[in-house]
Amino acid sequence: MEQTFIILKPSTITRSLVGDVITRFQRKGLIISGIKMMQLNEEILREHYAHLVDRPFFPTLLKSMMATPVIVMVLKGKDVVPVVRAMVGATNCRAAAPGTIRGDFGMSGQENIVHASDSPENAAIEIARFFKPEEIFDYEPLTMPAIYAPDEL
Ligand code: IDP
Ligand code: MG
Repeated sequence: MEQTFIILKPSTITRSLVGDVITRFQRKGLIISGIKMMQLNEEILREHYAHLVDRPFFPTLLKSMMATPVIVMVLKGKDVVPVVRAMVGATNCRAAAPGTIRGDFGMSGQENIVHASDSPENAAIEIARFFKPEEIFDYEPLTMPAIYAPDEL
């Protein structure tokens, strides 16, 4: 089953929204395969946001992502990458649809609550960047037969 990579950004920690965001993923039926708190630094952020380093807002984004520790997660589920991107919503919280995490919890383009991988290929790269193999747990919760039909597992 597929995996995706999530960051609960410093805005989420600062605004005490950690529980609300994690609850949404759990209620959806996604499995938490890994979770930890860490302090991001410039080196890892320059890798993670390599596609944005030349943008004018990058220095502000760096500062924002290092403002507090973050919580990083690996979530597991069928088609989990597009499922989670749909749950997260558009990059700018003001444009994100109501019902999405960004649409319900934020008002900013930068302070937009979560990062979520945008493809299975990038999910694999990001998981390897932020987690050691032994920090990811491949277990099957007893709820699985209630979340998926047999032919979906
Ligand atoms: P995504 O998080 O929806 O995948 P990306 O384009 O990959 O969006 O951008 C990564 C992060 O950079 C965004 O989540 C947001 O925090 C920040 N960001 C993107 N575009 C802007 C902008 O125009 N101004 C300020 N911050 C931005
Ligand atoms: Mg992105």
